[in-house]
Amino acid sequence: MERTFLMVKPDGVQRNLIGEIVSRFEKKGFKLVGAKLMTIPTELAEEHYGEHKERPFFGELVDFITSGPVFAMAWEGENVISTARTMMGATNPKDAAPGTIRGDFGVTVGKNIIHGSDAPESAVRELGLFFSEEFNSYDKQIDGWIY
Ligand code: RTP
Ligand code: MG
Repeated sequence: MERTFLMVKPDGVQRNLIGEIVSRFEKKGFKLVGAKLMTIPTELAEEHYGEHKERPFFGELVDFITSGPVFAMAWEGENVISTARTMMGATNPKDAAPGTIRGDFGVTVGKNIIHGSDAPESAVRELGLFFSEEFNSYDKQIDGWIY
C-alpha cells in the first residue's frame, strides 16, 4: 500500500485548517498512519525543499515553512501520492480548482496551505526526513467498503 507525506503549512495551522484538511483525507478513504505538530528546524527545511535551492524564492520559502508549527502527516492508501496532489490543487491557488484545498482556502503561491509529496521517490525521501519512528499499522472495519 502506497504512503505519502502531507503537511499543513504554518498558514494552514494559524487559520485553523488542520481539522478540515485531515477530515478531507479521512472522508476520501485514506488512512492516517503518522502525525505530529512540530516547528521545522532550518536545516530540515533546507533539506526538504533542497530541489528548489537555486530558485529565487528559496530563502522566503524556508523562512515561511519554519515560521511556526506545521502539522506533518503520513497517509496510506491506493494511489494516495497522486490523489492527494489532485485533492490539494495547483501550486498557485489562483489556478487551483474550487473543491481542492488550495482552491478553496488559498490566495497566494507563497501561502498555499499544504505540502504533498509529488512522486513515489519524494514520498519515501520526505517520510524518512520527518518520521524516524515506525508508522501506525492498523485495520479499520471500513477498509472492506473502500477496497
Ligand atoms: P509543495 O512542494 O509545497 O507541496 O508545493 P508544490 O509541489 O505544489 O510546488 P513546488 O514547485 O514544489 O514549490 C514549493 C513551494 O514553493 C513555493 N513557491 N513559490 N514565488 C514563487 O514563484 C513560488 N513558486 C513556488 C510555493 O509555496 C510552493 O508550494
Ligand atoms: Mg513540491
